[in-house]
Amino acid sequence: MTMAKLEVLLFDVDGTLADTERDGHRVAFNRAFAERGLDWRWDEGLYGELLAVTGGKERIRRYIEKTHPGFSGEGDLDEYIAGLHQLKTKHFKQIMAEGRLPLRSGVLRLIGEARQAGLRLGIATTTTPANVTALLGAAIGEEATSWFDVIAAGDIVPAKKPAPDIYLWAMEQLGVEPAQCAALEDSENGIKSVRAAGIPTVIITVNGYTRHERFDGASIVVDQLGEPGEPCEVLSSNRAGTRIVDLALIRALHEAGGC
Ligand code: XBP
Ligand code: MG
Repeated sequence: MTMAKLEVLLFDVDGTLADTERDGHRVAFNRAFAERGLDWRWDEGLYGELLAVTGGKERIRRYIEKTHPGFSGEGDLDEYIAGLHQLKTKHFKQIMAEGRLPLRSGVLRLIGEARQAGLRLGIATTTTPANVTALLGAAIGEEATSWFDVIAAGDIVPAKKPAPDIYLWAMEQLGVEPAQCAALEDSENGIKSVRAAGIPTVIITVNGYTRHERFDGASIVVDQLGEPGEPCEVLSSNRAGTRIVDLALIRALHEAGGC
């Protein structure tokens, strides 16, 4: 069977474009809790456990259910969580504006290669749309948002990753089939979403929180995309000699049926 031509790269955001979870989202949640007068504090270890739940509002709810089961938030808990999460988004945007969270190694290079080659780019993320704009604006520049033909983010689909919905929504907007796409992800929830959406080619760049997760169906698992002179480490057994994840490699993986 010949594989459909690769037309689109779909990027996850958190953990994939930048290491936003530990020093971005986690800090923003803690600042929102403090601003509300709550003594909740998510340290790095606890946050790693909470990452099993995708979506900030969903994560807060899970924490309340497990750690403060009687907490009702002065009335309507849904409203309380929504308000707290709005504060968290405000803090996340502030942290991004401070500009201390750079893109991961190789991300800007690969985006440039794909644009040069005429591929289309999309984003498929669980995070709030404003966070995506804030990250792209701070780490690249305002123009970067326009490089993406679709930004599928947050509550635009009710079922967040690992459900396939966000990838299905992005592909529908682009008018492409899964076989025309490759996705870049950093987590087990992310790859489950990609694979359930039928996308054959998945590049995984792990981070501290996801390094020991399972990546069944990954085309390749690396520690970073890498740069010339700053090679990636290949963590899966296939393609062991790879030094950099570039468009040529992604095309080769795609033509091989994703693996
Ligand atoms: C990212 C997430 C998000 C962020 C928080 O998952 O789970 O929930 O941690 O974002 P993925 P919000 O990288 O798989 O898309 O607080 O804006 O929901
Ligand atoms: Mg991610």
